[in-house]
Amino acid sequence: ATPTALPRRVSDTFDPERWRDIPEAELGGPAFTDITYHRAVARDSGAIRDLNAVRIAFDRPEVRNAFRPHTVDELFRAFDHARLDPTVGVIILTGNGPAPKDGVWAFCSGGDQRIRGRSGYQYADGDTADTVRAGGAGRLHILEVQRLIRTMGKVVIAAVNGWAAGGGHSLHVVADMSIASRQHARFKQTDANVGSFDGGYGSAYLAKQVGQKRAREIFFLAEEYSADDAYDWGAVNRVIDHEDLEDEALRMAAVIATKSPQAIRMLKFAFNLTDDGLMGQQVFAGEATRLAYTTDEAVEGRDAFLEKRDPDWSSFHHPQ
Ligand code: S0N
Repeated sequence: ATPTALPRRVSDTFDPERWRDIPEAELGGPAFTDITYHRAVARDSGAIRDLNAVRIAFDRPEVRNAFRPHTVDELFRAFDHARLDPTVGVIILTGNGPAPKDGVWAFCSGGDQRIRGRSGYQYADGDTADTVRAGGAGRLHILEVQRLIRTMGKVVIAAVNGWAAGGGHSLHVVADMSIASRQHARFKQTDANVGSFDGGYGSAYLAKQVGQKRAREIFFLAEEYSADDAYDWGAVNRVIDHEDLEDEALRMAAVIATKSPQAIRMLKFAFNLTDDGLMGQQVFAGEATRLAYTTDEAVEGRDAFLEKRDPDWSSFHHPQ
């Protein structure tokens, strides 16, 4: 059942009228603790109707929305839930805020440095790098989330509402489109400050967006840059007044809802193809195969096998 009650206001820019909670039963697992996950809705005089977008938000503003391994597990579950829902076409990724302590906004500041492999740091909820679930701290499974964003046939919009640093910077890079808060978005690629390096999409794909010299500067100097800089360099699609950021993300989602889902999916995979090598070709070709399965010609091939006869291709021709 679709909950009609207004959700809790999870962020200062979150308009409860425009979202609904997603019931725990639908999530197929425990409630989220480190992220929030909502479905966009239209509420018309008491009636509620799902729209095509979901909102996934980091919910650890006290650490600039850094992700610990558990956060990454939740992020993957939410993205995969959105991937599997055929009525979802757009995923808006953002961060809740501002931080209660100092009022600073963050999109995401990357990996929680208190819980990196071999640190032994005692984490607030009892986790340490040695005790988090096997493999959690020792592997960078945020890269699995990056690949999921990349290979899902839906549009991921990063709504950068504050700091995008380290692995948070990389998540915005890998998103299909980014919009940035004019007043609060701040970008800083800190990986090299902390002995970390995203050698995949975070760096090489960034270079495709902003050029080699600029990408190297962003990583080698790790200096802060603004939303306007990011726009000038081609790293974000548009710069939006802070209070309108989520409205703009929803507006973009509404425009995408007017487009052919199959065309959007094929276009995304086409854009990815050359940068993703054979994996990109596999994803694109998988979609082509899925479409081909719907033709009479492919049905004839399948039926012939099942009926233990030779296929009859006589009514199918070689397109020019
Ligand atoms: C984002 C920055 C630039 C904001 O600066 P500002 O506004 O001056 O805030 P601070 O005073 O620095 O921070 C406020 C409070 O938030 C805590 N905090 C901020 N970021 C993190 C973080 N990433 N991890 C843990 N805590 C964080 C501060 O400590 C402070 O706390 P209090 O109030 O208690 O003092 C600035 O904060 C900044 O530079 N942050 C660090 C950015 C960074 O280097 N991120 C990591 C980069 N690398 C990656 O993301 C790779 C992935 C990764 O590390 C990883 C992930 C999962 C598993 C393993 C790994 C691994 O690498 O091993």
